[in-house]
Amino acid sequence: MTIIKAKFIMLCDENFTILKDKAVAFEDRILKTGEASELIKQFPQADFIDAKDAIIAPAFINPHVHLEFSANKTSLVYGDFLEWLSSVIASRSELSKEANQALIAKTIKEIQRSGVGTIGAVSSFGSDFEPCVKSCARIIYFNEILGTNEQILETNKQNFISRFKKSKEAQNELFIPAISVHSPYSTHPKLANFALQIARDENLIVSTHLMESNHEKDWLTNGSGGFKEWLGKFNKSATPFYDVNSFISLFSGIKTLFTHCVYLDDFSKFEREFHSVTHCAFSNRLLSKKTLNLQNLIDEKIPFNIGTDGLSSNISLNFFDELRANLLIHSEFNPQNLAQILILASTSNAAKALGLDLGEVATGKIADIAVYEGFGEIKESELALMLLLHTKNCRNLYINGKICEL
Ligand code: MCF
Ligand code: FE
Repeated sequence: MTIIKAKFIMLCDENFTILKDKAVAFEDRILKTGEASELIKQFPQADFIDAKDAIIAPAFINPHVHLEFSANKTSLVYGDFLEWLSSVIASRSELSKEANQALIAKTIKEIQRSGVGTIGAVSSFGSDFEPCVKSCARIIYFNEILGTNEQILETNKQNFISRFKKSKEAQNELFIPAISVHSPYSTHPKLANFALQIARDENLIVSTHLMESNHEKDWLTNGSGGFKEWLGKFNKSATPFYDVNSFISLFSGIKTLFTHCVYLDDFSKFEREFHSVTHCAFSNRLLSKKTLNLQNLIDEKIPFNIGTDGLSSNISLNFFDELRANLLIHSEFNPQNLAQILILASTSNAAKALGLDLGEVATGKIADIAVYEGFGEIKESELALMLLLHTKNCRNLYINGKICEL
């Protein structure tokens, strides 16, 4: 059991409450917040840490990373989604070879150092399995399914099933198997429905990419544009498997994170209790020619969270770098307000999207907690923004109440 006292504790409740000069007591779950002296009296067996000027917050959740692409720096082409995709096809086997277990383990640590407790790892090949299982991070392991070729659907299914089974066998509190249906342009309905039936039967979280590029929009709305030519290389008579709404409907009643959605204008098919948008600002700048309209999501009450995507479309998996990119591009927001919105999106709101009982400093929640270097005296209303502007890494990270070696 641990008690930590700090200058500020960001609860990450709906009102963005900040406690000043208080403490939090926790074991695997949070026991209580309050005056340090009272908590010490109530829990005399606890280790007491006076973290002085520090800031305590729920650990961040980065729900969308492609760890297997962690070796990329300059191999992929940016600026147009289909040029990027062609470069991925050309380089993916080399890149995945270079992203060996040691590199992926190191990458996970780097992510954690930026205050991230839970990582949504989208796994294309399964080569990130060992480092994910071995890490002290909480991992949602999204086994990816994709494929458009009718002739090899069975092979794709078997490949997915063997990766999925392996992940089920390794399931524990910190390693949670899940499913990724790659995208509407890349995943045959027979594969999507097959995987989504498993998600329904086993109550799994699902992730998918949706409406990321102008090409995807043209393809899903008119069966035209860049994808017609691109997919025509493999199948001359290719037509879209879905329109946007029929694709979204596949995920009815399933907790699903729809990544990107930059070209989606109509969210009427979204089920607010199950569906959320994962926003990857840096990735969108490199691949999508457009960024997400966050204000529209807020107005429409569509839940959203913040992901980095992989190093396949980012320069850094440090979560603060991604949050700062968000601060810069969503310039229509007041910065203090936006900082709070982004922190809530990355803690309590992301936890809800993933069905995890954490993301808030509140009695009974799982104790995934980050401790950051503080600034001394500072107004509570400035704290969120200053944290995002000035922080690169956390001082300490607790997962399930245990400190992580970073
Ligand atoms: O999110 C970005 C861009 N959109 C789609 N896919 C990926 C991203 N980063 C990596 N990917 C992977 C994806 O998981 O690239 C492959 C898939 O395995 C593209 S489809 C052959
Ligand atoms: Fe992605």
